[in-house]
Formats: sequence, structure tokens, C-alpha cells
Amino acid sequence: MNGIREGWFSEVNALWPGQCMSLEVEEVLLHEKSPFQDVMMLKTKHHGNALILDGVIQVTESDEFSYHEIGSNVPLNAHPNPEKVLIIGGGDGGMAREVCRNPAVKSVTQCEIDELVVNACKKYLPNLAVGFDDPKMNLIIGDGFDFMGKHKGEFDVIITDSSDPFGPAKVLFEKPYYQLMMEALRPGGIIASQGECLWLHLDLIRDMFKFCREIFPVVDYTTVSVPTYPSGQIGFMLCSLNPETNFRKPVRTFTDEEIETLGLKYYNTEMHAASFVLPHFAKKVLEGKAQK
Ligand code: SPM
Repeated sequence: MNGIREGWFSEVNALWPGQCMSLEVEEVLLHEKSPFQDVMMLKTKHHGNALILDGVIQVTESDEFSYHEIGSNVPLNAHPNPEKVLIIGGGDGGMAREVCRNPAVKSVTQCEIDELVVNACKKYLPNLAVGFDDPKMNLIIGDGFDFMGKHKGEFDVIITDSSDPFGPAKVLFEKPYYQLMMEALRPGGIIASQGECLWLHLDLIRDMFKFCREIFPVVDYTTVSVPTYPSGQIGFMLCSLNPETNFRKPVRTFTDEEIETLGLKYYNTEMHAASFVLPHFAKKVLEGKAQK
């Protein structure tokens, strides 16, 4: 079973009941089981190649840039000196590509558990996996939990680019994981962690806000439009150890000329600010003024 019927892949999952995104498929380029998950790479008719893990769309070549540019530049540009960065997950390389592109970053360590994903992306998503070839990069195949437990107080910024909260990634949305990230940060450090969808998972995001506020003095949520994700929206939880951090007002901005030189397609100063503007139903819940 690969979720493909009559030439269409459909992303059916209990996390988004009663709805699904479908992509028209030209060819199944790869379909294998790793020790961790079902890995599929599709050549689609209109969205480029697409990585599917356990039946869920992780990236398509057509829109991956929005997720990766916001997930990297919003936390990096909120930190005065984000020299040493850790990425957990992100096996396609898109997040690494964007983090390495940011001129303030000097070294990037990435810990990804599934080597099959990395190899599949090197072959079929070269425009993302290019991140792995950057001289700033050090890729480790291993468990993010174990890695962070052994690297306390080392990183300025930690970015978690995970799949959704079921199966192996479920723990990445829970308090002990955030505690571990906090301990792996240098003083004043910042984290950005996959923060799900306001339309579908507001109760989860509300609970994450609650425990994040018990660990970090500053907590916020940045949202990004990704057309091929369920409901077209996803966000990142943002937390800082520095009580002075204001994620909404970056300490470093890119001029329009720099945006062009860096090759950014979604992120700019206006998008940075706009990514914090929430619909009223979500704003009330995240500010603790409503339950949902
Ligand atoms: N580098 C990209 C990896 C993708 N990480 C996020 C994947 C999320 C996919 N499902 C979105 C569901 C939104 N509720």
C-alpha cells in the first residue's frame, strides 16, 4: 500500500481527519522501509519531486523554500551572534541549506536518525541536499535525544525540523525534549521547533506554549504558508533563554539587495514581521484568553 490510486497520491492521516492533500504522480522513484519509517519519493506531475514519510508529505520541490526560509531565518536573525547551530532531523537537507546560507552562522551540526532519507534526498532532491555539501556542515546520523544529552551548553541556536507527532517524532513535541534543548543551548540561546498547524492542532500548540513558558522566559510562534501541507499552514515554536529577545523585531535584517544575493524567495523583513500575525481565534488561545 503506497497511498496511490489512479495516478494520485493522497495524504490520509488521523491528524487531519476528513481532509487530505492529493498530488498527481508521474512515477514512484523510490519506495523502501528503513528501520524507522516508510520512505517514498515521488516524481509528481506539477510539484516536482516529493518526499513522503509514513504516508505524510514532508517536502515538495515546488514549495519547500517557504518552510525552510522561515524556520531558519526567523530564529537566526533574532539571535545577536548565531555562530554555532544544531539541526535535529531535517534529513532532506533543506533546513541545512538555509542555515548555511545565513552569513552570521559559522558552523552547523545536524543530527538525523534515518540515513535512508538522507541518501534518497541526495539522489532525488539535490536542490535541498546541497545543504549537506556546505563547508560549514557536519552531518551525524544518530538519535537527536542521545546527541543533545551528550552536548550540554554548546549551541547558540537549535532548530528541530521533524515530522508530525506520531510514531518516532511524537516525543519531539513533549516537555522533556524541550528541556533537553534548553540544556544544550549556550547562554542566551534560541530554539525553533516544528510547531504544527493552527487550524488542526491548536490544542497541541496551546499545551506546548504552556510547558515552554515553564522552561524559557520568552516564547512565541511564527507561522508560514506551505500549500502542500494540511490546511496550507505550519508554524515553529520559538523560545529564547535571553529575556530581552523580541522574535518579532529581528536584531539583523537583510536589505532587498542581500535577499537577492542570498537567493531567498519567501523571507524578507516584512515576511519576518508578518509571520507573527495570527488569526484572532488562535491569538486568543495562545495568549491564554480562550481554551479553543
Ligand atoms: N525539511 C522538511 C521536513 C518537514 N518537516 C515538517 C513536516 C510536516 C509535515 N506535515 C505537516 C502537518 C501539518 N499539521
